[in-house]
Amino acid sequence: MSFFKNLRAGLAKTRDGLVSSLKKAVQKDNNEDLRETLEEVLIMGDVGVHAADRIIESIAGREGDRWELLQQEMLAILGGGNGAEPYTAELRGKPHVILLVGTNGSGKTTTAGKLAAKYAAQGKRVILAAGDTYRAAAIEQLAVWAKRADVEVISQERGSDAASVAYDALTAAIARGADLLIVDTAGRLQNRSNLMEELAKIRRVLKKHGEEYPHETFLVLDATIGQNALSQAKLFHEAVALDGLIVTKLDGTAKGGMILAVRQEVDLPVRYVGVGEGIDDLMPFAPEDFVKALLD
Ligand SMILES: Nc1nc2c(ncn2[C@@H]2O[C@H](COP(=O)(O)OP(=O)(O)O)[C@@H](O)[C@H]2O)c(=O)[nH]1
Ligand SMILES: [Mg+2]
Repeated sequence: MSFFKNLRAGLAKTRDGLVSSLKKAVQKDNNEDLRETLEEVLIMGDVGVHAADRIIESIAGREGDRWELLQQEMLAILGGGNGAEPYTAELRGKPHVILLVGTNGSGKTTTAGKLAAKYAAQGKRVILAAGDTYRAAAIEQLAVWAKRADVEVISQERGSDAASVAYDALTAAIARGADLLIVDTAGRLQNRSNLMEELAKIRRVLKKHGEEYPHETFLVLDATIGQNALSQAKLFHEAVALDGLIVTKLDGTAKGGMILAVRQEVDLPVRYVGVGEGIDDLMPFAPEDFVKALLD
């Protein structure tokens, strides 16, 4: 229940921007009016053109409680296709390996720390790998999170090969019988092909330890970039095989509707959402909770 409260609090700005105008929009009796007003409100709410159209079609000219229909369609968008199965967050290997990718500032390092804390609190032995080797500050930041989460961190000096950090970290994680290894990475998109090559290389060297590694590769997306998340998701998904998305910074943005746009356009499940900078501010994503927190 505290998860839900946090999520609801995190979505406050999106809800403020969306709910009252949506409620007004669904009351239009003229279908033309209804479509137009809904379209406007949904696009303003960063829901994206295609998801907006789906929602409008589910209401306009249909019988039934429109607010109910709207919620059902949002749920269908968020929970359909890849992502229809509930996520168990189960660790499938010893160690289980999670690779976090995304652009600079999207929240990878913070998410690595939050995830580490979450599993450590369940008694799991967690290791963090400092795969962003470009800035000393990045390595330092991960070390701070490791301390906060009370887990180990494996790093090399600044400028070292990220793939070699990842490989060595997995070697150590196996040797130490760790339950979970989380690999943080760099995200300099201005050097796009280098970054994608580096990420692909990290995946390749992890696989030298076994085809199953990494078990999960998550793209970390900053919610405040709204519709730009779509092109980022497509770009990363082409270059690195992704298993899911983590959407951060839902707090403090009115663009929370972007999750619907991303789910409509990219067939990748959202696994977690970030709703703050604190260690506990990472929520597992459940479509029902999200719709309820957004609209209720
Ligand atoms: N408000 C808020 N800030 C976040 C969240 N996740 C990350 N941040 C902040 O975003 C900034 C960039 O995060 P960082 O983890 O360093 O991004 P990275 O470059 O992808 O590793 C930091 O100031 C974080 O505290 C979130 O869910 N909510
Ligand atoms: Mg980082």
